[in-house]
Amino acid sequence: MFDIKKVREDFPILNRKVNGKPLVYFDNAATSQKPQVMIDALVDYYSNYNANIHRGVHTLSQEATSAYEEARLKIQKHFNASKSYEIILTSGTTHGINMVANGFSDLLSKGDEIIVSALEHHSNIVPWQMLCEKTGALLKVIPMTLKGELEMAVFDELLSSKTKLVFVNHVSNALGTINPIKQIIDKAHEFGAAVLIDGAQATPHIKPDVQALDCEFYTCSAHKLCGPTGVGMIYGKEEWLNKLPPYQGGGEMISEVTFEKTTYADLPHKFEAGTPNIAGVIGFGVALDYMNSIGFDQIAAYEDELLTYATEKLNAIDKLLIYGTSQKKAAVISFNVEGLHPYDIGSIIDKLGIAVRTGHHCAQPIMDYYKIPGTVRASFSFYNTKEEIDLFIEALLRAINMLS
Ligand code: 7TS
Repeated sequence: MFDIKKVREDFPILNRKVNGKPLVYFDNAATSQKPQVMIDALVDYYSNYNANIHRGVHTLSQEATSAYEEARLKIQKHFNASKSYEIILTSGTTHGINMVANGFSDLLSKGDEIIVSALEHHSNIVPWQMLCEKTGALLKVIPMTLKGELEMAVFDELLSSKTKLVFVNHVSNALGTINPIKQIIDKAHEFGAAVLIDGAQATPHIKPDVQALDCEFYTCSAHKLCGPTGVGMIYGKEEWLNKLPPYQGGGEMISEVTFEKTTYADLPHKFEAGTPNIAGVIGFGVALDYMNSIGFDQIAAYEDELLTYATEKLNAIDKLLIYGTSQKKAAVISFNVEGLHPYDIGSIIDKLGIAVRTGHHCAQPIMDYYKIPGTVRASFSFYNTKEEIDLFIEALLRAINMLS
């Protein structure tokens, strides 16, 4: 196991106080904190070789281009894509999903079907509804159980030759459920459907192998795995990226432009119009290096310990109900205390230095299923500790006392 004390020293923000108390940051599912080495990479780019990429003969531009393309190679290696141009650099998960949804508007016809799951984030629901409105395709939903697991038997019934696309998150942001994506991908392929996996919540905990998964698309955001905001990636199988039209028109994505006709650049540039977040992409690569230096197996095992410890402590609290008790779970716990509003709990424990998220977590259909307005969500990362969980439980008990 890694040295937790040393790991915590890598994150400058963990030294700060909030409302006079040491920060306990349990809102990792919203965004992770950043190690110094990643922050240094951003400063180094802007201080020493800031230039635009892919378009300059001068030294700075060449240095920036190599650093940007090296980051793409690191991302390719991390996700085990077979070709570097199957990695499209984006502004984040939402961008990746919209890129595919936009592309499919040319590929779907009236009566075709798209399957999503009941566990999706809004960014994995709304683009498909927009796509269905445009194309006349129908949206079908894999229902969930009380434990927060997908009803796989119903998925079998929903699949047919009309299914063209299946979209599922790898890990649910609201409940932490780890979905059986390999099974979903294999079943969808039996009917010739393409599969996009939303890896926004999985990638901070799990190292996905896109070739072993055999999914058509896999997308994530750098900011949830120690990288900067406003950057992410979508992996797409080459044949599918070739089938999709460009998402945005502009510089970088063209081969030749005349007023009569424009031809598009090859992959990956066809999908990377305009000046990208150069520093962000470089930072993304450094963040992956950092997390890999700790090791994803170690990260998952340690976070699992935190999850078990916190779950036991929370279950011991009277009138507290945890939502999402699936067998396979990432380190996310959503809960409510009977008679108390999540917002009130979140506000009081913030005064004690504890950061959690409250609300519907951009997953209103899940809240509707449980007939609740929202939850308190504590989400853990590898730099959190059991001592922090003790502080959180202490603060929570104080909040419950004050509000009851
Ligand atoms: N998909 C899932 C499963 C997510 O959890 C999120 C963000 C997104 C997509 C969108 O990612 P973005 O980087 O493009 O914004 N989830 C959360 C959350 O749970 N709390 O804040 C953001």
